[in-house]
Amino acid sequence: MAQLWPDIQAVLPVSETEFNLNFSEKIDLSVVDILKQARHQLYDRKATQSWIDKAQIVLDFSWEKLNTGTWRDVDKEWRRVYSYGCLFKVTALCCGELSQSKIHEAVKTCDMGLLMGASILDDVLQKLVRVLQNKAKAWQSKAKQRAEQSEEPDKKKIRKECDSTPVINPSKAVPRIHCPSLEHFRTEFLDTQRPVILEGIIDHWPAFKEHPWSIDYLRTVAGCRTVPVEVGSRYTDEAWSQTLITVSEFIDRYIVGEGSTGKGYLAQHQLFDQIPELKEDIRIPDYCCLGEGEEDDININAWFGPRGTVSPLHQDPQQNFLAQVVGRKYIRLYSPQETVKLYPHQSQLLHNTSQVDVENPDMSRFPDFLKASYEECVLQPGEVLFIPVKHWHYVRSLELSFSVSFWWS
Ligand SMILES: O=C(O)CCC(=O)C(=O)O
Repeated sequence: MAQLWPDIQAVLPVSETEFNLNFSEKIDLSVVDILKQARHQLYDRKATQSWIDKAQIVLDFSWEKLNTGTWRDVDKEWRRVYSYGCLFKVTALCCGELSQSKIHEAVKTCDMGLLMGASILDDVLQKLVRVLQNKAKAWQSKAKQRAEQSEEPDKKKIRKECDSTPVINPSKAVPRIHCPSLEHFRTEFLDTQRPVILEGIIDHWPAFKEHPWSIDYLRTVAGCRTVPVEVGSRYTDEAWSQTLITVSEFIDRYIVGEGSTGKGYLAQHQLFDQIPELKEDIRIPDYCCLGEGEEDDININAWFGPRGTVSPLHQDPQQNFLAQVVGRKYIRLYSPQETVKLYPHQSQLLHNTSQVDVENPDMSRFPDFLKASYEECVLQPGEVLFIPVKHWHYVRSLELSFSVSFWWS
């Protein structure tokens, strides 16, 4: 494999003296000292193993700090230390003889830094991961060519079945409108807090045109990237958990093939920051300008999962545009006025989530649930559902699905 070092070097400070390592007094001097030794080794490039070991000591030490107490109380300085640990490990891995497993470990280390650390040296981890991904892609396409030449049949087939599609009662159907003006949307839906499906407003996204989103496309742009995924039928289940795996592993385990369980959800708010190529395929809907917040305050979330994935009935504190890119979703909406009939959980953590299983309610425990009025729809690719702030929503994927939601205020 060709040397990677010139590309790595290009995104680093040019010399050891220009590589600043400044921390507040919250960081133990012994840790700063190890970081400085690793920095020296980075520019010396001789003792690779000791350089990796130093990076690992920093990573293990700062990992403890990141996992003590609640996330919000973790000091940003420790997140910076963690990112430097990742940077030194990645550079040490990529110096000298390369192998596919080293590249994969380096990409994973960058991702851990992007997920758990804080931005350092002008987003150097983001730049490094791009360099590494290009290398990994070149490798993958060679492997693909080899597989095609040996005419290996692709055993993995996407399961095409569709979950039972509910028949929408016309009297409860969410209204639809084609490309309304900003003023019309504001007066008819935003001011009155009425849900509506907006048609024709995202057709121009590259996610439909230049780079149609598909399993293959996701594998190409993000296959080797490590991301957090939810495992389990729904987040209210006891057996539900979160784990970190690569996008390709997620696809193999939960989306395609015979052995896939269909009980995983790549539902997260960091995906588009972590993988900017995907963010370039979408656009913030113009209607968000009707909010009072800045564009930077809009939270963009990814929802990628197999058919049958369920988001239990819950409410969120912001206005939401839920944009459907791949597959269809059944969605049920209840206004905040119906809250008492929806039996929210008592606990602080789940007080925004209903205890009721919407499509299979236990009427002995939740007798008023059927009295709550609601609206419903099947959201199709290319459509955007406006979910007003605090509106309760229940979502079930009818087939493999990729949606993007924009939370705005
Ligand atoms: O699509 C889903 O599964 C859930 C979407 C959602 O809850 C949201 O956008 O707030």
